[in-house]
Amino acid sequence: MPDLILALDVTEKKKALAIAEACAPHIDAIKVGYPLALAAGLSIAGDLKKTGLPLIADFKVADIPNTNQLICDQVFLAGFSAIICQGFCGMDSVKACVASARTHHGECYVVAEMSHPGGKEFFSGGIAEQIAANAVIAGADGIIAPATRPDRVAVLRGFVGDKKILSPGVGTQGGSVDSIAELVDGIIVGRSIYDAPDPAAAAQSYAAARRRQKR
Ligand code: 3DU
Repeated sequence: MPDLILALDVTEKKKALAIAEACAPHIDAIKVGYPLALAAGLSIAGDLKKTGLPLIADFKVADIPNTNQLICDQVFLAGFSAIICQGFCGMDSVKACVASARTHHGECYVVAEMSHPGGKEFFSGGIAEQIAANAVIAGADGIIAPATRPDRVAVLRGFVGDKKILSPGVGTQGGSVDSIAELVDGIIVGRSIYDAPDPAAAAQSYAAARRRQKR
């Protein structure tokens, strides 16, 4: 059964914390990206830690190795348990993020292919496959692959073996739990939970949907 990961892209700190607390019993991790981190500061990790859930920093880190390492160190020191980086900057840049993760006993995930329509423009033609293979060689914990394209996730699974695949794009972007759950280790859902009239009920129903799947 894949984890259910809430993408908490809410820019009001109070609202974000209320949603996190309400959804916590139904989810396995919280993903924080630039919208919330820029609005509330990195210290939001300390506040969200009260839920007891792992916190994934989705900063899609994409710089030279030294800068990547400096960024990731700050993320882990703030209390996050995982970092997401881009793979297109090359193996050395990914390795720097992995090294920081190891130093801080955290995890590192590499974006292999993005879920939006434009994600096909530059990640196609074998690039995503190469990024996924590099993520394995670099020692990353897994990749990010698109729930909007289960066929592509199945292909990328062939490149990462038992490494984890976390998959955004379920709900608002058009992906479904039914078509992706058996292929991945984590389903990332944002707007369809935090914009729902009752976020906790929405989280509960996504949790139940992925429970019906085998993986
Ligand atoms: O579309 P949603 O509201 O369910 O949010 C999806 C989240 O996953 C959001 O934080 C976005 O930045 C992130 N994400 C993708 O949607 C697609 C990717 O390829 C990588 C991350």
